[in-house]
Amino acid sequence: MRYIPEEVKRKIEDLRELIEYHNYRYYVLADPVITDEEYDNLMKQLIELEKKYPELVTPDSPTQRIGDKVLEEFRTVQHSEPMLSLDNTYDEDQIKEFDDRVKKTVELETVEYVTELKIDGVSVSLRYEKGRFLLGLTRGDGTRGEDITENLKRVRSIPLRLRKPIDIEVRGEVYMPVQEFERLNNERLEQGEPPFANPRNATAGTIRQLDTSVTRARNLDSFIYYVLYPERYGLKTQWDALNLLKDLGFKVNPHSRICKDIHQVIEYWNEWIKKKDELPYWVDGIVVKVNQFELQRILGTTAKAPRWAIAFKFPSEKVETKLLDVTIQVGRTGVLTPVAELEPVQLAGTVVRRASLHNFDYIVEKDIRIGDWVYIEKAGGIIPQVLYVDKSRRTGQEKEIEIPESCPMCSGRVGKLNPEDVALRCLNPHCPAKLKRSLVTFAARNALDIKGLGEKIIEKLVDSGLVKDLADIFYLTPFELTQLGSGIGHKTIANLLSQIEQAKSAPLYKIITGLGIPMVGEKTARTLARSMGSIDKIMGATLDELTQIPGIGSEIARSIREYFDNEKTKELIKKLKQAGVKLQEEHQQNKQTLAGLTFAITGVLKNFSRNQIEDLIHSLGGKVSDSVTKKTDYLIVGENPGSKLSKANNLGIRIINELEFLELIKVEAKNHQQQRLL
Ligand code: 1X8
Repeated sequence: MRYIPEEVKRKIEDLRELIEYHNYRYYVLADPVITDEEYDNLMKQLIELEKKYPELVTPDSPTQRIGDKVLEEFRTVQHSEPMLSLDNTYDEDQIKEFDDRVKKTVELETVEYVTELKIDGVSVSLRYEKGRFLLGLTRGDGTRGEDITENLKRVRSIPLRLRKPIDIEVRGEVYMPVQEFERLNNERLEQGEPPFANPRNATAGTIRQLDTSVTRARNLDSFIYYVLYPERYGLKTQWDALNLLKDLGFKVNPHSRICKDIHQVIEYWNEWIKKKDELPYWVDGIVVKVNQFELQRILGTTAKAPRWAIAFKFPSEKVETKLLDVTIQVGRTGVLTPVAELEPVQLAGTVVRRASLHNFDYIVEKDIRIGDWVYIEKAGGIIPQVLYVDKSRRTGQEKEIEIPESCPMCSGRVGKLNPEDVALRCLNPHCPAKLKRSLVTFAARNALDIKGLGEKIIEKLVDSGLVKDLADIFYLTPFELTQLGSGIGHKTIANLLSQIEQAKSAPLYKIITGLGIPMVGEKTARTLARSMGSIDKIMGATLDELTQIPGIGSEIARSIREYFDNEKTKELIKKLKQAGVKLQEEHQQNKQTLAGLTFAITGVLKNFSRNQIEDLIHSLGGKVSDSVTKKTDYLIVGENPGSKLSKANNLGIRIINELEFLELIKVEAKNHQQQRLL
């Protein structure tokens, strides 16, 4: 270990304490005492110091909440105590029966309960040692959970350090706030992905992502409500436990209450049936817990659930109404979504006129017809959806819903991108419904990277009729742009035009990415650009020639052919050429130092993103494969390597780290030079 001055160590520690404190103020108390800039500034200082002294980085440093990792799998870990679920009750009689059972077992006239809100999220268990966050697990099968520590570090209200240096294990709920849930679902609908049915599914889908940047971007939150082995901390009641959790710095739900008897429990339940929609998160009932731990101990648990606690669910809000018609919306990705036009009906405080029918498979599966009486429900309280048909009310006059054979916007062909896809899409890449979206794709960072061309301007350009296809942006004049009106100044216009000018000489793969050819993302675009070298070559390639390119299967090849066979595409390419857009690869200058060598990569690299290192290998003539096989020459290993490592070991494949890879490039380069000299 090299010498590091004490004051540096102290400075780093101080920054960590300070940042976690402000994190707590912001995310737990919702009462920040510094500005975002001040916070960012502290973080920047810490990042700088940790960059200089990487050996001082600890897993509980606040910087660990932001750096992203891609894990290969979640290991499973045994729970220290089984993670149980709760039995459910749905009405007053059932909750009174629960109370009777409890009173009988503990031989008391009345029992005191703590009532808490039941959060629609995912239960997690958190382990701390000496106050530091060590391990976070899902429920899993109740006995073993999945290690989702890295994702939980990206939930900002989960403390990385407690306010006392104790060993403790706690449990609680991780959830997605309503606002975030709506934002995410809107985004998914726009991208033609099925929306999450409720915040719990959305949360579960988020914390089980192997790429931690997904969790970081989704603003999950938490409430902690359970302490394991409470006697170790001198706790006598659940109420004490909630207070300890608060003192330790956890986010604890503020709406819990002590109820002297079951009547007060029922009062609490009725209060929250009325108030639940005012909360910024979704709750589906209350949890009723015997307050005294001594009584909990007497009651014990069954194999599946404690006998001292129960969920008391809120009544669900469904209503019946008549399905008048079905209309079709064409989304910006071309997804055709059937929408139920309903006889207006009151539901959970609003009048509902339209509801989602999800997709055409759903209509077939549920046998939904026009004229049917249907049940609707607000999914997660937000988007109403048609649940099922009341077939007992059918008269025989109902009409079947036709599955569209062409796009209602452009009459283009419709179909599924692949058989597993539920969404029916308009397959015409030039469908006007998609233009705004296509322009966003075209201008995106991984495509032409035209920074001034954001959604707002695109909106105006299309609505004003100035831009009717992708190529039109290269023909925009300063005068036309000034006509767009409010908010677009001369400087902005000059910037935008210079960005557009630069985009004309973007690398070929970026242009291909930007075209938005179905099934051709950035990776495939790189492959195409590398192997074909120009748009003209790709346009002229047969299906056979395309499928011969490694990484391009028959489906992708067909999609490419279909795209370029479209008359509109031919016009578009011509127009792009006339505008001076460079539609071919820059001449390859790199030495082919890695020709004939195949690499595989596992784990997280320090100096390269996956794309970067793959590009580098490709540009030097090497190949990258997604898995380790006998043909693999080298496995490049980063942090947290996955199963590829043991496979490579078994096959006796050479294993190198990043530095050795860099060394290898140099050595290979020299070999080549010598060979050429000989
Ligand atoms: C599940 C939940 C519990 C609580 C809140 N929300 C939940 N989803 C709570 O106790 N406050 S307890 C629980 C369980 O034990 N399965």
